[in-house]
Amino acid sequence: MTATSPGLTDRAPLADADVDAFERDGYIRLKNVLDPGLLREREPEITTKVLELNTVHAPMAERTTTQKAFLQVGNLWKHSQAAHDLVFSRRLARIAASLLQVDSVRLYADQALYKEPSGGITPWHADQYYWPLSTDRTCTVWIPLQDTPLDMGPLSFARGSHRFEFGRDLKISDESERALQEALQREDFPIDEAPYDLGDVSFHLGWTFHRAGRNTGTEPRRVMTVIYMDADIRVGPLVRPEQQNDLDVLMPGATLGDVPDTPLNPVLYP
Ligand SMILES: O=C(O)CCC(=O)C(=O)O
Repeated sequence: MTATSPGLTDRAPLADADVDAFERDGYIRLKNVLDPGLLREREPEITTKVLELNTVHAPMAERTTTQKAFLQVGNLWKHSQAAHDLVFSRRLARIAASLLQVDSVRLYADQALYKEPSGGITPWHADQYYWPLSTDRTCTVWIPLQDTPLDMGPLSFARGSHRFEFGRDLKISDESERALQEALQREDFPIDEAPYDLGDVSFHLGWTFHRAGRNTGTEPRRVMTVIYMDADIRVGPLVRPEQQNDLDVLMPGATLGDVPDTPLNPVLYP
């Protein structure tokens, strides 16, 4: 994919081959989707908000595995115009709709995921474990806010694992890391780990298994994510307490069987 004028609202060229690759692999890396200057401009405000809203202050050694993996702050678009710009980027949302092969996408949630220097691994997991949604038409765009070399812990993917059903009942944990590492290796899924340049993004499906390594560098790995869902998706089934929590917090007022058309889930494209 070659982006010619990488703003936030204009159309990014996406080839049919990109859509096919996403469907086949469960994820796609796209080069030069966003203008590096535009990201550099917004990063300081997003970082300030993440640090202000972050609730994890324990020393690294005393944190849980997930807390070591990243500082996680959601609903940033409500607090920061810079985050709002990325979340409401029609350029990104249109790519999401095209990759999901749906007419329209709405916001499920946004999250900043900051892996601090000496931060731990992000264990293997699939996001849809947490989501009370009726279909698999969901995806996340992972937007690094700096160049992300391998020693910072970029996101990596098990190619084709969106069709692998083992491990879908595992929350992100030491156990998911151990069990999925073993299962993905046994089944010979190719693991795709690569650095991201500023402006590159990746999209992955809700059921694609992914992980990230430790941040052994000296700078925080600053990343913004936006989770999209088919605008016609419905709530349900609710099979885990985590899904009830997501429903209450991320789609307030929606109930089983509803299209989650709540103020927190605006249509982002078209
Ligand atoms: O950034 C990370 O380390 C994990 C990201 C992730 O799991 C996601 O975006 O779904």
